[in-house]
Amino acid sequence: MPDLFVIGGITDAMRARLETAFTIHMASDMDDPEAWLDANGAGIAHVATNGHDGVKRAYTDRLPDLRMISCYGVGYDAIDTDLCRERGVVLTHTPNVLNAEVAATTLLLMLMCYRNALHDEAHARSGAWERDGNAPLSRSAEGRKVGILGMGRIGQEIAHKLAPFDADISYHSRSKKDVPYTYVSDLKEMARDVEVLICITPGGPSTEKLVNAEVMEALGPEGLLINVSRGSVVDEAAMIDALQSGKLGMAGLDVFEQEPHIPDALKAMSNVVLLPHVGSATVETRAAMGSLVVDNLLKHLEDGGAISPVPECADMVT
Ligand code: NAP
Ligand code: 8YV
Repeated sequence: MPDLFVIGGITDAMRARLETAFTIHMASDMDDPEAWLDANGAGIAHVATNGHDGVKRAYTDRLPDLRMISCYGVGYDAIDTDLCRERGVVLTHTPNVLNAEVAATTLLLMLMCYRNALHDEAHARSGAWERDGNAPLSRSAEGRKVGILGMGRIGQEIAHKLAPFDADISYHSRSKKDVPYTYVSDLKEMARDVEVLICITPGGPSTEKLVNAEVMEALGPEGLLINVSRGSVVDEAAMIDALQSGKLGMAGLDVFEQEPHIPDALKAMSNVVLLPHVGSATVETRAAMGSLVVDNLLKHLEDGGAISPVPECADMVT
């Protein structure tokens, strides 16, 4: 059977299907994966990885016959697409199957922030309600002006899920989309006009620190920043300053610059809700993502094609 080099983990369901077609080699089981690849890398055409680990250059350099990288996750900023094209390696990812989950996580963060859910839960659980009386009033999430940075697959699903909350939605991206929301060509201008700014662009150099001190100041002392994209999209140090000084009101964060590290300053703030990058992390959605990772690998084995190549590699497969 052909070999599959796996970076990161795979679920039991993925393993069961993959084992029917591949001999699996887990980098995580190896003392020295690079030394293992030096001895065994030639001939390996398939790699499975995820959006966090990507595939480091030390691995691709040791895989001269690499033909496909199947990534568990829609974001692929950790993988060098130029190198993939140069080397004739098809990169696939897992779009769409996680849209609803990531959008639900976004709504969860927005509701937790406005409705002060962490404080209220602690108030109930700790006995403070019985001892000290009612919890202070929170703020309503209804009818808010929401700006979405990145109106792609997930951005559109977030807008859809915001409808029952009567949100007034605008968005910013590099190009105007065919959607019934107000397009704003300037991010700072949009931030100035909204109460909530939701980041859901890809990561990587083109979006690095797009949400900078000026954008956060424009969002303002009553503003809520939600980041479910990549930590790199928001200037984390500037965000901490803005939250500490009151220039920015609140933040709901699923992603961070140096995951899994979260700065202590953020952990100490009560106007911040923190999640450990769990936007898509439900059993159901991760099963769908895993299925698509395997489908792509099996398709490539069967006829050299791919089901969900990244746009940069779309012309390389049928
Ligand atoms: P998508 O369909 O490709 O949408 C991306 C959107 O971002 C598009 O509207 C694009 O429009 C916009 N965009 C790209 N570069 C931009 C820039 N420099 N400035 C402004 N807008 C820009 O991607 P998706 O499937 O919605 O996923 C988006 C991202 O969400 C992923 O890449 C990943 O990083 C993140 N994500 C996070 C989680 C989580 O667990 N927290 C889960 C899934 C995905 P234009 O090209 O017109 O600019
Ligand atoms: C996953 C994600 O946490 O799809 C993405 O881009 O960020 C998440 O769904 C991750 O990619 C799984 O490794």
